[in-house]
Amino acid sequence: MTENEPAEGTVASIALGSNLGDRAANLRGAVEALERHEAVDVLRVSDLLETEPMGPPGQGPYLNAAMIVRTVLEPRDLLDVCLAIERQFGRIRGRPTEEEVRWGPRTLDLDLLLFGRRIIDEPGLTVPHPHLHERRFVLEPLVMIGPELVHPLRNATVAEMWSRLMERSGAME
Ligand code: A4P
Ligand code: MG
Repeated sequence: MTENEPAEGTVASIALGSNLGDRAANLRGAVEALERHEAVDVLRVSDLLETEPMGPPGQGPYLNAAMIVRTVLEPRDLLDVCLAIERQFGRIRGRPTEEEVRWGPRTLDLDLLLFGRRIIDEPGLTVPHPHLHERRFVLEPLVMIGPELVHPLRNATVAEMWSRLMERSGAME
């Protein structure tokens, strides 16, 4: 935590993923860009984890991470900040290149996972992130830094969602 951390604001969590280019540099660059934002304080950042790609075959492994921030921004504005950072790292939204298909490879993907206990379901913004509880590559880094965070629709903590996911996939591990 920095000295400048505003006492007010909401604690939010963000998932980071990359499987193209210099993956670690992309993730670190995204963290640095959020650290530089005056309305966002980065509280915790997970390790960068190498994960098996989910989606079409033939794509390389991802590096995934999670971060916890405190922000005075509204959720929509925090999402816009994230989308601007994605664009800065070369992702062109809405005009997929042949390399970039749904669930396909990307230079940088930032997803807003939780925003305090807010529940949002509007065009272009769903919070909590609809796949948060079922994705290993999201929960594994998030549980490292925010096991106590609460999913307001599932009434479960991140630690609980993680252990349920591990129980369900236990036979495959
Ligand atoms: N949007 C709505 N809610 C949110 C939110 N909570 N956070 C909207 C972020 N964006 C949100 O996002 C499209 C639009 O979703 C945004 O413009 C925003 O307005 P997107 O990321 O381009 O698309 P998507 O629907 O999330 O599908 P995408 O990105 O193709 O798939 P996913 O679900 O993001 O998965 N395997 C591993 N191991 N690790 C990964 O990180 N990632 C993906 C992408 C596939 N396989 C992976 C990984
Ligand atoms: Mg996404």
